Amino acid sequence: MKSFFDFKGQCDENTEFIIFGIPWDSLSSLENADSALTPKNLREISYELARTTEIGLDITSFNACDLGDIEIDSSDTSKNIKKIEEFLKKIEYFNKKVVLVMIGGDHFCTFPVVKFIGDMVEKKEDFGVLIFDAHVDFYDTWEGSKFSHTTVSHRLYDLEYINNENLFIVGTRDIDNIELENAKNENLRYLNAYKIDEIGIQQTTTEIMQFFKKYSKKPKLYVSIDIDVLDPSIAPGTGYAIAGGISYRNLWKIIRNLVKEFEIIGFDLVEVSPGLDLPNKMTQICATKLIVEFMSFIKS
Ligand SMILES: [Mn+2]
Repeated sequence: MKSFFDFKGQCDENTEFIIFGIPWDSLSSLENADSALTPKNLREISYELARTTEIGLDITSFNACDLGDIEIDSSDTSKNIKKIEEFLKKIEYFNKKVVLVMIGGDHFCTFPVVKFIGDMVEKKEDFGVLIFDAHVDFYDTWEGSKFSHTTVSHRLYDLEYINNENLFIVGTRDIDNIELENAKNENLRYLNAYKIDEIGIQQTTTEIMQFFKKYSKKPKLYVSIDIDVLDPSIAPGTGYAIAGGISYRNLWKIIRNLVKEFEIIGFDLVEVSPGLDLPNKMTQICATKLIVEFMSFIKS
């Protein structure tokens, strides 16, 4: 299998980014969401793209490695969670400077990764999770199960160190009644997409910074990007394409601004469905670019 941007398959002591895929989409609420194909597809697409980022960094000079995909057994959730945990535990050169980069998969893939990273952070008041998503994913159960991409924020909330002080969801615009009620009860914090439009990108960045910087000058931040945070006019290849999303450029700007203020300890890109993409693969190209641009901001 090709590696992301031809990065080497093994880490060493200089590694700054560890990329890996979780080809797991069976906890999606949609039948045709084939996001398990995305890690492989984005690697292939990365070969067709330019080797510099927008701000002019040479991607081939990045100290990154691509460890490939975690082997997933779609029928067994707890086994998969365990496999993901074991995979992450085994990473040999995992040091404090390394940034984990996960390519999903549906949004549930975020849960085991955040849990792994969060468990490792010594001072929990330094830790934060920022999610870009059209949804809050805040059902407590979905069709009788605790484990679904629609419950992922609730499962994160179940972790003792995640709460309304360190989990923030940005770009929301498709929240169901039950979720709204749950969100009120738990005082879940989120910023709707229309408000981003009203207050502008600078103020949005400021609000995110103020939210996470209450207890720490430079919080350790995990960022999860559900591709559906973007407007479907630029990212149609996803299960729930909801109008009114933010633009690629605005997301790019927000992330670029944020990176300077936080220590990014990991990020992910989830919910891209290749089978729902256009023939020119625009959503998958967009996702590939987002990942590598995000890496370039951390480097620069
Ligand atoms: Mn979503």
